[in-house]
Amino acid sequence: MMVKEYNLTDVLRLANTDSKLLAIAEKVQNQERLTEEEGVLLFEKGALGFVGGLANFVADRLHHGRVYFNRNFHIEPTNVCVFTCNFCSYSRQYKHKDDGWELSMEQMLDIVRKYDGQPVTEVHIVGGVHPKMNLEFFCELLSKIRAHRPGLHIKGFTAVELDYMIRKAKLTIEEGMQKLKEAGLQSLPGGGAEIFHPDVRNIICADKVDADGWLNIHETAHNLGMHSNATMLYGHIENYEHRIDHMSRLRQMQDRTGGFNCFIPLKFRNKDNDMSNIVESTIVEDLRLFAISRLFMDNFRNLKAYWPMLGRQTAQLTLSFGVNDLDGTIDDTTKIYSMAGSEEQNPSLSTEELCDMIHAVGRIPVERDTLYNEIKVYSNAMAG
Ligand code: V47
Ligand code: SF4
Repeated sequence: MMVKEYNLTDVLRLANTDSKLLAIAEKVQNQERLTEEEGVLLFEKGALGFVGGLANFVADRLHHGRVYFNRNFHIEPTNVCVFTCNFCSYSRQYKHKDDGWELSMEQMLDIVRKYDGQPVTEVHIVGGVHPKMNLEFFCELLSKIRAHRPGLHIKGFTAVELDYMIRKAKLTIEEGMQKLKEAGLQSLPGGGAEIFHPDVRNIICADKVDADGWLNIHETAHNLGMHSNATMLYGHIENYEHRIDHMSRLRQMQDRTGGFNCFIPLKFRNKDNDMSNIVESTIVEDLRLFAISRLFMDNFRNLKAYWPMLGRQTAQLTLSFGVNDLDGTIDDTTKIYSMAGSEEQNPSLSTEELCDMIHAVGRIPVERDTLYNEIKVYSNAMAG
């Protein structure tokens, strides 16, 4: 008896999939780029199983079941901030600085020394924008970390922090970034992007660097040979067009520079901030967003689920919806997300726990460095 072979689009046709969605599935299968209209249509009409199946297919085509994590820790120099983003639960205004924290140079170096002899590969430095912590101060911090532990990759400062410290030092963005690079900065984290579209940005974070400023800082870093990440804060007042506009601007820059390591959707958490009246997105919406990001951002190899923000169980689910990176061990060194209401109140995962999470969904855990070079593949159930 002849058995008919079905391909992906045959199966979708049998399931009576809408003809426009079917055309999108065919494009994905043929590795053709989706338009902005198609991106919006996926948000409007793409059922969870449909976008998830396609995103899983694309992630497997790229990564063959591998899921990355790294061993890292954070330094949060201060939560005192000159800006007043409405979604932020973490910052304290300068006039209330006694309610916040300001780490000294020595306190930050002590955090680095605490990891002496431990196999961490990355330090992530990000915090509020303190009017008295300037470019000179951070260059000194970078060079002291570099001198103490030359092999530790320093990923530091959102474009918001960089824009402020470089403008205050009266340098051009290129001069400031060059100075920080010479002091030891190697990559930029993706924070501060929020939603680029001014209709949203002017409401949720009107006073900090705008979309063009954020993009210019990352493009300058890429042109200086540094890599960076990109984020999108979703699940508040933005609509589907704003999300696709945001992703499209990043996709265009990635075509020009190739300097982004990964894309990180950040779920808005509503505890103790000026947007607490907004209901958080559902897990179905979270998973759809990760899947659609994987389909639309066709020139980003890596899609990261940041588990301290999403919670480890939702992060684990995203691994079947296009995600191939879980960030890292963190070791309870960040407060931004616990203060915003994440279920992860003391975020810390051992290598073994991360590997178990990844194995449990049938994937292969791989430890990576910041630039996604593979350090160790954990093919067996137990982490070594
Ligand atoms: O820009 C602040 C977000 C970001 C809330 O590059 C909130 O590897 C949700 O960008 N609900 C900073 N999100 C952190 C960041 C980051 C985190 C992890 C890894 C990387 C990376 C970058 O945190 C801010 C903002 O978008 N944020 N408050 C909140 N209530
Ligand atoms: Fe300051 Fe960043 Fe909070 Fe905005 S999100 S208020 S820039 S710490």
